[in-house]
Amino acid sequence: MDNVNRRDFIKSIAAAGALAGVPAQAAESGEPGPIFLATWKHGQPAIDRAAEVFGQGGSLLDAIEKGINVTEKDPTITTVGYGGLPNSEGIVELDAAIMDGTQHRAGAICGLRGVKTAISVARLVLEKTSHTTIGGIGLQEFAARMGFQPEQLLTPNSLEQWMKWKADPHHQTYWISPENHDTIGMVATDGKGHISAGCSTSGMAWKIPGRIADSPLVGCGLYADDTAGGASATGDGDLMTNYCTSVTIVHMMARGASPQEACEELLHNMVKTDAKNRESECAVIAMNTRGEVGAASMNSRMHLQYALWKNGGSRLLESKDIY
Ligand code: SD4
Repeated sequence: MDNVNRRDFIKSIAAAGALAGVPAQAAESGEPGPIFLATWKHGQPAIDRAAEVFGQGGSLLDAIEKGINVTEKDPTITTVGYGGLPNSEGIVELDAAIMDGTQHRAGAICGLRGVKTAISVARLVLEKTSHTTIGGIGLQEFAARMGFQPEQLLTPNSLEQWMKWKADPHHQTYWISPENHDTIGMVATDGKGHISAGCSTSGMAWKIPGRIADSPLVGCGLYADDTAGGASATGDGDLMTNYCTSVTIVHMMARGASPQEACEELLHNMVKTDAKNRESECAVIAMNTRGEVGAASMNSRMHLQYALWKNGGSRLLESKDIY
């Protein structure tokens, strides 16, 4: 790009950023500007909101929290927050985590009942306590103490689906299906080398009460570290927990892999360990501190559509299916 064109290009990026309420300085200084990356189609309204919050002066953690709240409050999304499909007893249990790559610190919650905005509770663990992960009865008490009033998380749709499942004498348990694996994971940078990540899920439908998988586990469902980048995972969390997916990807990036190479290598390594993982439902997203992104899915059954907000606007992209 010659100098004149480059100047025009930077100006147009700055203008797009200003329109979206994003500070223009980043684009003018040659930095990539803020970038937001999220899993699935429903990640798009979430990153749009995240970019808006950041553009209005919020922190990266504010942006991630408020962005993911959009998904959590949407009753039509049956895999996150309100309207998420319940456990085998018909109770919705939510997992969430948020990690600040600058402080290298996370807040996480497991099996939260009666609160739609699980990531907001996770953030309070990060900010109001010296703990990282809270679950069980203590978590319910913590949420109440933080001012969350108990709410019904079942919707008419999720209740009906659970009753159907329960009434079927041959019901399959603890399954993952394409309708059932849409955890929201988000990785964000301010364009100045800071990275944070968050994720929120109702987990696997009809799970055993108390089951905890990858999403609220630091290093599994998410990871963020300003020295390299961030990552998040979606899919069969029982399987992926055993591969510590997100921290593995970030460490590969720290050793020089691009986000795309790291995502692909992680999935290849899972298959090297056990060939039947080729059939598994796993997908990952990653971003490095330069704002380069990557996404990969194990196979076409788990094909991941993901959302990227960059240069003032968002779009949906298709992940690479590895097998
Ligand atoms: C879980 N990993 O609880 C979550 C589900 C998920 O995209 O990611 N769905 O196993």
